[in-house]
Amino acid sequence: MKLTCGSRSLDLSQPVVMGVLNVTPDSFFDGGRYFSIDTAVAHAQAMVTEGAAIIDIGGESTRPGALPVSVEDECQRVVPVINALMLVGLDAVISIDTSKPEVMRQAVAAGASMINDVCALQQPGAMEAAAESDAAICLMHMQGEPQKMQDDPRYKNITEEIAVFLHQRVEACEQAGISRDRIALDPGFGFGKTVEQNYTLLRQLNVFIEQGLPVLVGLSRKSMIGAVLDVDVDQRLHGSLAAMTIAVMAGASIVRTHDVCATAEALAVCSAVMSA
Ligand code: 7PM
Repeated sequence: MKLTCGSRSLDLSQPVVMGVLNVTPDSFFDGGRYFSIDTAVAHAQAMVTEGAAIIDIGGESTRPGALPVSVEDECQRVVPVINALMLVGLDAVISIDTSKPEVMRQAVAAGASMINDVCALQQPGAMEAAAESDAAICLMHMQGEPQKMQDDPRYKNITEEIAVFLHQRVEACEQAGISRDRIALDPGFGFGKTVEQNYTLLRQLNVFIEQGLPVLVGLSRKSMIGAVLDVDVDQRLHGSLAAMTIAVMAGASIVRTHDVCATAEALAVCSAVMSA
């Protein structure tokens, strides 16, 4: 399996790690001073050294209850960091975590070759912006909007509903001129799902794998791990690795994580088992 990311072809014959680079003011990032750009570049380089094949840059917090960010603010956060990563010749695919068409355009122009959209290109103009680029697209499922999505998520059959949704988004992409070799699917763990619903999805991940496209999972430090272990976000690594291992054994190709070194080691063991 391969994913076309601009001029690159990302080899997914073995699972790969996507490292999270937050450039929101609530992280270490203070909004575009040299100090924080340097810090962001150093963090990205460290993640690549630890084994990340993709660096996912996000300038808008998607956490439940988070407030929206303006296009200008989001671009001012992410574009200088992408420019700096290109300048140092980062040996990884740069992914832009956004739902806004203008941020997609500017990020791709700066060097991003993957668009990670938690809204699956449903915002007005997003499909067109993605189609005009040659970037890979991650289509993620979310029920509701970040502000209210965890209030009372309901499904008749969660796995089937999400599989149908993702299938429809793939068809919309193909109609817009985005070929299948550029598309990855993500069930969106934690985005409008209860703990139990998240575990159902993980258990039934094979349903998404069977769609024949690369599957990306974001399980790192999520509340579904915290709920089982009753621990805070900074104590969820081991539980997250267990969940990611299960996802990869079911066929997931891309694992989004805050903890690249530990995740890359766990995936190396998964790969060894799967190729035995
Ligand atoms: C608070 C709650 C802060 C949740 C951050 C988050 C995913 C993603 C995120 C995912 C894809 C996090 C999330 N999660 N993109 N962006 N898939 N494709 O844990 O699961 O980082 S934000």
